[in-house]
Amino acid sequence: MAPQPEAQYRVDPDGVAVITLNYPPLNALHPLLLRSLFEALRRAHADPAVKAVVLTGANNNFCAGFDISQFQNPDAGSGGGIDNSINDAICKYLEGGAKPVVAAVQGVALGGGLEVAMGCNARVAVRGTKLGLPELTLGIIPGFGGTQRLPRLVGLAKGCEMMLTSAPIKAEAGLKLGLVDVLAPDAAGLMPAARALALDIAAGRRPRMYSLTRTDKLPPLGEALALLDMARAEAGRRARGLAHPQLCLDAVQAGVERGGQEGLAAEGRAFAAAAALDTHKALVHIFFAQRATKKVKGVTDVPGLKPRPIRCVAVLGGGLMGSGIATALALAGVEVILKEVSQQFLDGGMARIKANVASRVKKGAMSQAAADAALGRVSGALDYAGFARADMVIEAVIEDIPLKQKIFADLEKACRPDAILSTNTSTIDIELVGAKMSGGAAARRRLLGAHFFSPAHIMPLLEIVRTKDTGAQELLDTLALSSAIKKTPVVVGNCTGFAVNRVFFPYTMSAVMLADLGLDPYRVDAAVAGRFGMPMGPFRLNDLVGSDIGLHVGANFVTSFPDRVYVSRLIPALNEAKRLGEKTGKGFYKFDAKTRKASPDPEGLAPLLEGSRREAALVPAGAKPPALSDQDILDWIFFPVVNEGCRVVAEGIVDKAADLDVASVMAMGFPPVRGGLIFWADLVGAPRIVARLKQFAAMVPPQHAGFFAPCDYLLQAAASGRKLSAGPPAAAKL
Ligand code: 3H9
Repeated sequence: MAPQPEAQYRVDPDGVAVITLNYPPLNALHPLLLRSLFEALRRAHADPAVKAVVLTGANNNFCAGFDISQFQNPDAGSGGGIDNSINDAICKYLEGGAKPVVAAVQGVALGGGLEVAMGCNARVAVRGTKLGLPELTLGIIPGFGGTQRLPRLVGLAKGCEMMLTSAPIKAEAGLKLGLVDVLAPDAAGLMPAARALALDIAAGRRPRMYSLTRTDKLPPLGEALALLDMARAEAGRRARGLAHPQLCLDAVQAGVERGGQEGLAAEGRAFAAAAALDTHKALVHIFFAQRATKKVKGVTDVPGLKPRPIRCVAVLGGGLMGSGIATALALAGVEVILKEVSQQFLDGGMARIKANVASRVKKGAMSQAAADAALGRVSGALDYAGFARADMVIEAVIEDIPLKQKIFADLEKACRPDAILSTNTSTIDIELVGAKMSGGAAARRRLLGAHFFSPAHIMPLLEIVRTKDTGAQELLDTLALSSAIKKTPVVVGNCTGFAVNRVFFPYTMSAVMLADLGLDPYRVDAAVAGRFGMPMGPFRLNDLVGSDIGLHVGANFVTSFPDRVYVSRLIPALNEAKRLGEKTGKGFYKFDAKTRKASPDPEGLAPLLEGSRREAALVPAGAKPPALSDQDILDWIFFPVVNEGCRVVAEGIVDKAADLDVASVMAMGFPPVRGGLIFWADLVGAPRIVARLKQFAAMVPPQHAGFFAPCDYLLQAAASGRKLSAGPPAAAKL
């Protein structure tokens, strides 16, 4: 039976009522838990045997905040149906009821969890407890008094910083800031310390504090307003014009100007305004979608199937990808055998791993001792002699099909029969990679794709590609490895480009088509990055990846999807001119030799653009390029991407449309505030996307119209009103 949310209540012989929030796993504040908390507090304050109250959490955690699933509950209404009258009543009981209330926190106290704790008269926390208000990452603002109490407890500047960055702090830092009153060294010391503090306050031995009315940590009004102005400017830069961070600061400002009580009312209004925005729906969608990628039908739900530990991984190839993968593994405690073809290449790979780890030490992300331990887990190899130790192999050599086929045939002999054999290819059909393996379909159950994104030790996504033969056990093991190395996995089907690169190819091609139509590439980049919110535009991305790689990878799509590719002279011309991007100091942009900062290079680019435009002849000679607005540019770039995304969903390459949303956010940099590719497409609406694609097709010579041809899935959604995110009806999967 599903666990029921409950605030458990008991009174101990010393007169302390202990209220325990219990709703596994993280005691999220479900409306029933809030109601139960209210009843328990009422009982405690009314009971003459109770001298003081300690509020704590079960399941080794205090509370992860309001139950986020309520935000998606259609019956709950906007803002998760939060009942402000209950919340106000709870806070009144916590802070100003007949008996003092002390919060005893461990694990996490986040969002509404920390807000409840701040409503208490004091807080005791176990070392290492995470305290924070991450509501902005969900597109809302703290709605349980956090905008008022946090600045009054830790100071206005720190309070704003904590809310705007959403970054939690540890209890130790909380003690220094005044958010925590007593630090318990461990979980066993928590309740005794909280109990003692509660009884001390009840007996008048320690003062009873009321955070809502405190003003000692707030600066004088003029200074406070100047500080809030700075915070607004910072929020504007950080959140690129999003409304909810400003709404959060509106609530803080109201409290600073008119007092905590008025501030609470302003907070309620600002919360409701933020909760009504699409940004909030998009970010909540991504929160759950990201967790749902770990649940794969036929793999994680198979009774009795347990992941086997992967302790040792052999990585083939010490280039940029291989060394990044080896770094990610070693940092997570996995033993790595790095194999290269020569000592020189091996030394290069090892040096890259060392540099990756050293940069983490430099940034303060790890100690030198931990770095040394990670490096100690990596050994080099020039042959397969040690491969019998490997539980898994990740091949990361160049994208050369015959070479990969030979490697997999060799691996079949060199590795144990239970070892997983994976390739990090970014586009090549996995079955093709394994085509020279001799063991047949049954043996190929251990063949899969483990596609990392560059830089592999930093990028958060792992695309796990299964063929029709890949075994559930092998997928489960790889999912577990992915969690161990702190990557979000997305299990996808086998095709050219899998999910991520498949939706990436129209992104670059449509941008190149715009350049051939006569548009300024820098304007295109500005619209895509500045206005839409991608980390960088398609031309800047080309320079990061390298025109040579772009050309090489693009060729696979030209072969696999000839009906819908746009082939131009532009990228080959850049290659011929050695304008490969960052690595040669010039591409679409030029790069400062010292700082590597990119700046436009219109003069250098002009002859290549002119040549490509002449050859493409998308507009008649002498005619002006079409007058496209920034919105037109965005539609031109992203609607073909959506169209390909729809094919990926319809073909069942992703298990569910939300997986593509996660992949697009985590590997492509699609703005999370838009909820991922397909979620965003639903907000735009299939009918508009279809209409625009048809319009664009009519603007180019007929031989290029196929690039914009809407796929059946998109057409059907436009005609029927069915959401693209709903996925195809099971029987309709292609
Ligand atoms: C809020 O509080 C608004 C208030 O200001 C207003 C109140 C009136 N609700 O992430 P994990 C689930 S807004 C529902 O895999 P980890 C999660 O889905 C809230 N469910 O573990 C997962 O379920 P499943 C502000 C939640 O160790 C399971 O718990 N709070 C919630 O990697 C395990 O989670 C936040 O934004 C929740 N609040 O990370 C905190 N939290 O197993 C959101 C977790 O079925 N939570 N679940 O997939 C987190 O950031 C992480 O979960 C946390 C643990 C860091 C706590």
